[in-house]
Amino acid sequence: MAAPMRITILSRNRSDVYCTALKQAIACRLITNQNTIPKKKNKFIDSLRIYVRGGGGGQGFPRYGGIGGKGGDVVVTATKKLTLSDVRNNNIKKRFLAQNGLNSRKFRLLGEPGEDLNIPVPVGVVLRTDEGRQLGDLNKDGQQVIVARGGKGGNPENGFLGQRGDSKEITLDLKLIADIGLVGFPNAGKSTFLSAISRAMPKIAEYPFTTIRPQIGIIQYPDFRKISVADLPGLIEGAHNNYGMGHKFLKHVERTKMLIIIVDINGFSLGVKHVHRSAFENILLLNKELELYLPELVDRPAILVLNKIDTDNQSGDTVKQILQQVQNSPDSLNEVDKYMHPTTLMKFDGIFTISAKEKQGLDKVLHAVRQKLDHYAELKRPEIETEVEHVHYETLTKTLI
Ligand SMILES: Nc1nc2c(ncn2[C@@H]2O[C@H](COP(=O)(O)OP(=O)(O)O)[C@@H](O)[C@H]2O)c(=O)[nH]1
Ligand SMILES: [Mg+2]
Repeated sequence: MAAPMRITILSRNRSDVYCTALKQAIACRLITNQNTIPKKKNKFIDSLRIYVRGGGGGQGFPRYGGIGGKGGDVVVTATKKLTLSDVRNNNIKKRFLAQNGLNSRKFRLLGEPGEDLNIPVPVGVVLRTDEGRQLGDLNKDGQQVIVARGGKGGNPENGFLGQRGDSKEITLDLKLIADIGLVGFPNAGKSTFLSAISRAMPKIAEYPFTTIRPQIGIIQYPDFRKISVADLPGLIEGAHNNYGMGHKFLKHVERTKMLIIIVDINGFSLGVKHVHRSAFENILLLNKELELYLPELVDRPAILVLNKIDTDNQSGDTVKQILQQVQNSPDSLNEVDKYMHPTTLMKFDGIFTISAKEKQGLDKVLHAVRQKLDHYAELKRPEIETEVEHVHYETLTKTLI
């Protein structure tokens, strides 16, 4: 069925009106002939707001004490190989309604329950209500959460009146899961680095914001060990004040186990009108942006990568100076304006100098990344074991009582 047409009158001239109407009719036809929105089809999205409603409960049958069927629940299930765009394209209206329970009838006193509605979503989705209440954090394939319960069927307690199902708007917020998060200002060489170390093929260009969506690359080691790295684009000074893309992409950092902070040894400036920042200032500003976004990110294991060493002079003076400043901090903070000082300085597990473009120094970074990840995984293990023992002990005491 064709969608209702709205004709805008742009001009008083009759032939013009006719022309516009014709054009709109053609456009309308083209759109209604397709089931999906063509333009947005493959656009990457990492946030989607949907409406969910549990099914209503069926009516009871007071005369015979009949009970109405319970309404179906709306369930969200984490599913591999799915994107949020898929979720949207499968239900463009973004309304997810579970089935109602059936009424109690004379020959079927127990009304049948309504069917649950399952919404498959990508792994890594956090679900929130408009009031900010978290309903679930689905980071494993198959994990499920009920987001809207179906109403109870009519029964003696509710005067045999079926209850309405829960209904609400919820936001699905996708946070990528990668082992490593690549954090740096535009032009630092994140995309170049990612394509040099992994199989990803991100866009590389000479102007800021070349990457508008996070890219994930997989480093594959000779023994087939795989480590995933996410390039988190768009971070600029003042992102916490929503400059540039603000912290839009930083949420993807939350789930990474380790950070690689990458800076251009020549410093960076967003454009001619912006102040030029030295590499050391950039390191502090990145530290500060991370801290302002989420204070605990500053404690996350991190390594520092100084990129573009091929542009340094023969004796490597620029690199030497940056290394000195980093190693002598907090004393060296005196050289930098106070407003750039973070509250807590990040401690780097290693500092590396590379040229992503010339593929220099990459092996050392890759070796360190693996070693550090294993080291921190090893540190975490005893905690998990004691937790298990603790639970076991509690269950035991409960059984004994
Ligand atoms: N000379 C030099 N240029 C580099 C190096 N790494 C990246 N670039 C250049 O810096 C620019 C920005 O790189 P890109 O990877 O897109 O930066 P991103 O914005 O952080 O992703 C591009 O022109 C790259 O070719 C490097 O090691 N040496
Ligand atoms: Mg990039």
